[in-house]
Amino acid sequence: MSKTIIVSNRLPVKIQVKNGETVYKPSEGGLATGLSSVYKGEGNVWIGWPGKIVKEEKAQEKVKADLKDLNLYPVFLTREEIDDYYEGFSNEILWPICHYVPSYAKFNHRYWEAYKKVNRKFADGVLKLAEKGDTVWINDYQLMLVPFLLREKLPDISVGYFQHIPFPSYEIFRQIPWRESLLEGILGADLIGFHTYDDIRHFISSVTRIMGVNSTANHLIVHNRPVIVDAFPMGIDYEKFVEISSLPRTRSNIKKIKQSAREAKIILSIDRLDYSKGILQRLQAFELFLKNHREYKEKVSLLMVVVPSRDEVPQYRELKEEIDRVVSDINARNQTLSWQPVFYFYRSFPVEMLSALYQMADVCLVTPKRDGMNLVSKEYVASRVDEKGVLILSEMAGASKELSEALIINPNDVPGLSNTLLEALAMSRNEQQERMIAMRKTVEKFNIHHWVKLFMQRLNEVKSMQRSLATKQLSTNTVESIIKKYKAAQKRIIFLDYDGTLVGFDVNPLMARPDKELFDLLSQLLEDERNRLILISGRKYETLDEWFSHLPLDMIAEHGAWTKKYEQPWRRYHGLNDAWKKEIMPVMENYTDRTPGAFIEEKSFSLSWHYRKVENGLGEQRAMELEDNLKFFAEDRELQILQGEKVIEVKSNLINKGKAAAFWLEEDDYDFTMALGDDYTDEYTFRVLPDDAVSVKVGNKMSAAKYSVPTYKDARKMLFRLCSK
Ligand code: GDG
Repeated sequence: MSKTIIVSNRLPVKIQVKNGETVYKPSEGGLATGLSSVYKGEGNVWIGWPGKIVKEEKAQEKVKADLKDLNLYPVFLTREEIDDYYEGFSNEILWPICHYVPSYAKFNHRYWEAYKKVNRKFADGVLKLAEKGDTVWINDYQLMLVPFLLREKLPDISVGYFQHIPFPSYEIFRQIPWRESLLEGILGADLIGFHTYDDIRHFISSVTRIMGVNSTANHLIVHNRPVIVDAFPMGIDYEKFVEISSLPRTRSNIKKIKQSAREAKIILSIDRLDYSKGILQRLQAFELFLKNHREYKEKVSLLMVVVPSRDEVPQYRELKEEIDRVVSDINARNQTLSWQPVFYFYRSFPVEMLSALYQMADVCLVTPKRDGMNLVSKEYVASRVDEKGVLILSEMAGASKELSEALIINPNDVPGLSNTLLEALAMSRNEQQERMIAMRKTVEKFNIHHWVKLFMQRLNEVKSMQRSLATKQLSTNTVESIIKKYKAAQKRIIFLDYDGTLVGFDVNPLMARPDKELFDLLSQLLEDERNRLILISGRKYETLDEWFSHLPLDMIAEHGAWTKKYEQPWRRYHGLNDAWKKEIMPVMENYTDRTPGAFIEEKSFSLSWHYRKVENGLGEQRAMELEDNLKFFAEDRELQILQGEKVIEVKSNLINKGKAAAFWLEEDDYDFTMALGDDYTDEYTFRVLPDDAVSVKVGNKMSAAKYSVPTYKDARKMLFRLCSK
């Protein structure tokens, strides 16, 4: 039976020593709860650091044995490894880079060495347990290299990678000296998940620019393996927060808070100590609010919980000192004998206190400058069983994409934030309820269990898509049986697309000329009199004529607008007109003038706008715009817009390669039919072939073809084998 292995930096457990006894306390975090349905399943396991440095081998064995009962498997790390891989590379390089503070990044080579070493340790841990057919789900940025390390050893394994923090724009990510290795690491996964669409966009732009990987929307092709990048906004354990909201301990905490707050309203903020959380801006906004709205003096307090975190890292220590200073300044300047403006707690609380705070807060103020998701905002919503309270949420948090009924703010706009505080405190009960009900529905539906289910489902889907593509890959056996069929046949017809099928792509289409090997191949095929060979292409007939007219073959050019049988002249398809070109040409010219590197190719009955020489990204964007513009013309002129490999082509929809191929097929009876093609214009050909035909897609994309080969080189190889004596 196949199993699922979860991997993360930390195991969902705390190890404590009480009276000389080691106790294992399960962690209460949302991720642990969500994934418990997975790792607690029979045979499944969670691999990670147990959170404690255990030096001696005997002690390690004991921890290992104890954790086994909880389906946990420890990876032991040394003090040095924690310092350099976790505090160093993860928190002093990846964290600031991913949170858009590159000036904080310390590109220390020693950190990189440790990161590689520890990622290898984690991968070895997985490899000890994993077998063919298993699924591995790797969580977060500390383990970017693990997917690749697993893929190297177990090529067929299912690997998912989810990153909980943002993926930054290419401009920021490319600053990391080891960017290629990191991306290569992640690309070892079959499914790559982030919280939001923006993260996907940034990741894809980094891999296409830095690694030269091809992408179509969110599908990547990595060494012929299709990989999907998708958004999975993480949720919380909604039901748990609803339950905790009415526990006796929670209720008694609520009472205590009520007593100390008296009549004052409460603005609540809860974060880990981190410069990405916008804690200082929040304090500034609160003080500005007090200054501008004296009427709120003694009527509102900011209750700020900051959970200690990473305080060994210098920037965190400095931030902590700055917060201490600003809070005491605000209090010193504003407090009265009976009122304290800011209650500041630098520690963590039990969940029953957290729930009480959420329930007592008139406003929850969440102001990160950058946050992957932000669960605090969702926990506030889930805890408000009374449907009251106002959430102020930074647009820089992933959660803002889902919780659109919150008051959305830009955390850098301090005056704007102060105004929003006023709006929140003055909001009517009805409006609060309307917004809260809508947000509660979202948080309830997109909960942590839903998130886990979606991710696992999608990983399965990707895997089965890969499998169905793999079953099409021409195996040695299939090639043998094709050769047998070929040899036995007396009358064969073979359709060959040109670009991408017989030759590779070139930045300049006219440079993709046939080479000697290709001519040798065609000559060998043509030597056999039982073969009828048809080149079937979207290219201009003049080009095909120049390159191939000396060979005894037939040609279909411009998707069927022009056809030529051997020893006959080129013929034009009747019924086509090109009057529409006058209208489309100026539109394309306009885009060419605005886009350095773009050029137009004019054929008799089609116009193509090429962007293969345009700056990566800009070309795709302009092509989308152009297509949008052209749709309007195309509709009532019987035109078709084709998206090819870095080209947009407009042509009559009366012709396509399939219709052209059908003429040839009707002319005679053949006992062997074959077609090779790489892009979706060739799909028309594949569809008109008889059932027993051999159809081969070049490249690893979904296709109507029966078989596939990875590249044009493999296509040539296969054709050579057909000709071999
Ligand atoms: C990373 C990403 C992404 C806080 N104080 C106490 C306490 N907490 C709990 C909260 C919440 C969690 O800590 C904080 O989660 P966030 O999502 O807000 O932030 P990060 O820790 O930075 O998490 C983030 C997340 O990963 C998940 O993918 O959302 O963007 O940065 O659950 O409740 N818990 C207890 N006492 C406290 O005092 N018990």
